[in-house]
Amino acid sequence: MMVIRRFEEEAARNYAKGKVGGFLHLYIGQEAIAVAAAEVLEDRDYIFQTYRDHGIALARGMAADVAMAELFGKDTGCSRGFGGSMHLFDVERGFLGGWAIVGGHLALAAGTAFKSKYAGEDRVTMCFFGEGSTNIGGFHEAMSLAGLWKLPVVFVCENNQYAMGTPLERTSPLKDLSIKAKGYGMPGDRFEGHDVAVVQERLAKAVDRARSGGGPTFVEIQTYRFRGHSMSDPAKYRSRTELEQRKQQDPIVVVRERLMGLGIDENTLDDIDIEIDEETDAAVRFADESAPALEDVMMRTVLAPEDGA
Ligand SMILES: Cc1ncc(C[n+]2csc(CCOP(=O)(O)OP(=O)(O)O)c2C)c(N)n1
Repeated sequence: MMVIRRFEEEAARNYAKGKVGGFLHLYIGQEAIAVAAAEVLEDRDYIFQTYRDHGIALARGMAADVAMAELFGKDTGCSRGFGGSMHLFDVERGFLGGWAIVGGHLALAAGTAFKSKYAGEDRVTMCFFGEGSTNIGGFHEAMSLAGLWKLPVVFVCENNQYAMGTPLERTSPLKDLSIKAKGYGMPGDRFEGHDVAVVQERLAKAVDRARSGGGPTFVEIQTYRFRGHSMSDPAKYRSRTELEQRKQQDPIVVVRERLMGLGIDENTLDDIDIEIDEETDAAVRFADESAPALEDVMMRTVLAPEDGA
């Protein structure tokens, strides 16, 4: 979780320096969810995420320097510098993006889950999205089909309370989004996302259900992003008091206290933090020193050849 936190802080700093192009959506405050998810999934499973994708990519094992290089638009990035922050991708680790169209990737997740079931593969798909996605057509189509065909997929709604600047109560007649699961013939679950152990235990149940042929689950995790929607959002739609209250439940503080309660001494945790600081600084240096995305790679991979071959 500290790897993600420090990565995001450095990403923000380098965005301000003009080193990261395009948009940048930070995961600060939601780290426990990605880490718990990575813990309960097997290497062969598939993962989809929105544009707020650095946390799960790192939790899944993408190296921080490769991820940072992608943000910097460098050839050494996971998408060779052509995806950027919103389009991290790592086929070897089953991380199938990084998607910017709200709700669109739920259909892709239903697709991989269908493939796994059809081919008789023991693979679960986990699909993350924000609460804003639950009002979009793609959500309905994917949930409906997944419920009907009992696909091995876990839909994880990271309800961080705001879709850009809009609070949930202005977009949804329901406060408890997990109720929606019923309409698609699947079980729903709902819980707080600041304690990594709790998230791990509850996500494990949904993953087990999918893996054992029990079909999909819709999970709503209550969370909070400590930064704005993206770097261009000063987040004036919420009060300082609200933010400070939420920070009382900072998932990193919670896990630190839990570890100390288990008898791990503070110096050990501080040493880990120092190690992570060094790794993150090295990731920034690597990204800085790498060559920019290459034109010939773009011509071969982004654009179709003129003759249509
Ligand atoms: C189909 C579509 N409509 C609108 C947008 C613009 N947009 C980008 S993020 C966002 C809010 C999404 O909020 P939520 O789903 O709650 O996710 P969060 O950013 O909070 O993680 C919107 C409306 C988009 N990317 N795609």
